[in-house]
Amino acid sequence: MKSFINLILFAGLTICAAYGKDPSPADKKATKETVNLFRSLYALQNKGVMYGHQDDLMYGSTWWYEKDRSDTRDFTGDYPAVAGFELGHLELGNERSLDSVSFSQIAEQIKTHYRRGGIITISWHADNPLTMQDPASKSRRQGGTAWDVSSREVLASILPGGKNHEIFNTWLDRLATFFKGLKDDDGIPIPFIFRPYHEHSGSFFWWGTDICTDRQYSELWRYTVQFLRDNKKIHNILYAYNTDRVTSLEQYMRGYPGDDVIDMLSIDMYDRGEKFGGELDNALGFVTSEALSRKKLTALSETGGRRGMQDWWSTVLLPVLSKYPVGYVLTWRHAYRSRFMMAGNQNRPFPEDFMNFYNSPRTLFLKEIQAEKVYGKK
Ligand code: BMA
Repeated sequence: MKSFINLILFAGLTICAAYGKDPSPADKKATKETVNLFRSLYALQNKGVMYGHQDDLMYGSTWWYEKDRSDTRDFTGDYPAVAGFELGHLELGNERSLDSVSFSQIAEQIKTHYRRGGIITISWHADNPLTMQDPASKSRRQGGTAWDVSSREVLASILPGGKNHEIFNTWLDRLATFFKGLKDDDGIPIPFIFRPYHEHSGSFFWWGTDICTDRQYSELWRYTVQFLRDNKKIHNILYAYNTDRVTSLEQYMRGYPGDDVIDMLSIDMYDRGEKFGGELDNALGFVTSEALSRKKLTALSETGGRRGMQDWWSTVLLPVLSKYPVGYVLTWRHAYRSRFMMAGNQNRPFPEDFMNFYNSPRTLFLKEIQAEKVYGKK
């Protein structure tokens, strides 16, 4: 009998140990589909880099919301693997985002992309909860917006004990309501990557590095995750930590809120000149190795080509990405411009060289991801 009990105990421990070894979301209560997504993304990092595009399913520079349309698909015949969405102004209770996209349409497209087997990432350019209350801020450029960096008191004012704490809770509550509505036809919560308070290393958002302390930044993150995960019991989110360009791991990790709340180590870097390739190489080197040592996901979550360079995708971006296990690379939105505002021919959403990027065996678009069944669906 005793040896039988020992055997059972041993088997149990072995199963636990094996389970513990698998990379898993920080949220111990993450839904099955979210755990599947995390593990699929972790494994896919060794297979290739997924292409992502912000607002791809919502509009292009020459069109505004047409069913099933996508600039990426118009150009290559396939959708991006990762579809990016933006929630700025959801916190205000508005119907449309700061980019004039309706939130109900965003929810609809998230569901559609999920149904197709694609991956969803969400950013949040939240207004400045302190300065937006001052009517005078409206007369300043970017006054009251995410880009309003005129006060260093913002984080102190929204964290517990601050005078705007309740307002901020209302904002998070609106996010939570939206997130809870993201369900598939069977009522199963749709997993997604959430990347709030992005580009911390820069100082151009109210959560930027010179606008708050690293400790406050980390507290803001931890408070947000606790609110959504523990209070609101939302368990279908993978959380992405993010900075703008950095030159060292130490700089990258300033304000890092902890492995118990973060799932992905991501970085944003746009090409501003010839040094970009080397700088990106350096940054992706330490970001991806740190992520793997912590069993976290990775992404170049925003990038953009060098002005005037025709072969940027194949000669600058792809060679660097190919050196590291980068989960996805996302390029930003093709902002809609009404016809009277347009200069030149905007009908070609990508340069010809984008096809070299698309055709590379290293890059993954939606069709390749569909075959992976990242959510574990049959
Ligand atoms: C920025 C710009 C803005 C936009 C914001 C949120 O980088 O594209 O025009 O409002 O992202 O999508």
